Amino acid sequence: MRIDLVTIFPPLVAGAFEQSIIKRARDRGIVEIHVNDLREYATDRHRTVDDYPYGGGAGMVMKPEPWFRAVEHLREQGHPGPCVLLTPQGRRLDQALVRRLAAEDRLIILCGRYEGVDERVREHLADIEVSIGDYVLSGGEPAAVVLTDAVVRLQPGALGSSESTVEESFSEGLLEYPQYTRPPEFRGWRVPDVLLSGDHGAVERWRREQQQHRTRRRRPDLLQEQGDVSEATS
Ligand code: 6GU
Repeated sequence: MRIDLVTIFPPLVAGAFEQSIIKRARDRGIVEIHVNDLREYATDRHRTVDDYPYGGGAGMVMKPEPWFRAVEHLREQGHPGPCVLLTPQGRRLDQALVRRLAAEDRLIILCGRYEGVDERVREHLADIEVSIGDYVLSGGEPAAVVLTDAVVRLQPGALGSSESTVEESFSEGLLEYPQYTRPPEFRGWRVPDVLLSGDHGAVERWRREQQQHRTRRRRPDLLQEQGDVSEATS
């Protein structure tokens, strides 16, 4: 898979792709990540990427021309893939959407700034608008890091076998069970006896119960969605 990001702050995202699982996936050739500077596609000497809003009002609006030039340039290099605009007005990211995007051969990810992007970019350039949650970021860059991480870890071979289990649990629509390591007692807080019992069946049952209990208490909406899915497929 190839992912191209377009941003006015390349260093803000580039560092995140040089560590840990994403770095390893890049080194293994599982994913190719390119961070593109929007200013390189500006059309004037001052490399202007924003301008005053028509109709007045506070803040600046990102001009359309650099975005179109950047995406058209990237598309000329082949492998068309969806163009994702990151904006708080987008569809909220969840694991189902991550899976869909992870199945593409190529993604182009545009990092908008919070004040706004010219509407023609949304309407005629972006294939999908995505938000990572109901809160305000100054720009799409942190969201691009989140999206890229979630997509890369689903690429075949990106995860070691020990890293892949968490995904499975979330994909089943449940939160993870509580995890413990040594020591068996820390400041008077003991590891649950069942985990020390050596009874694998009992451990399995306990973990399953914990997952369900936790999900019901903390994220009842996930159980709801699970119901929706099974209703939709039955
Ligand atoms: Cl994608 N952009 C901005 N600016 N804020 C956000 C967001 C994106 N997702 C959640 N908040």
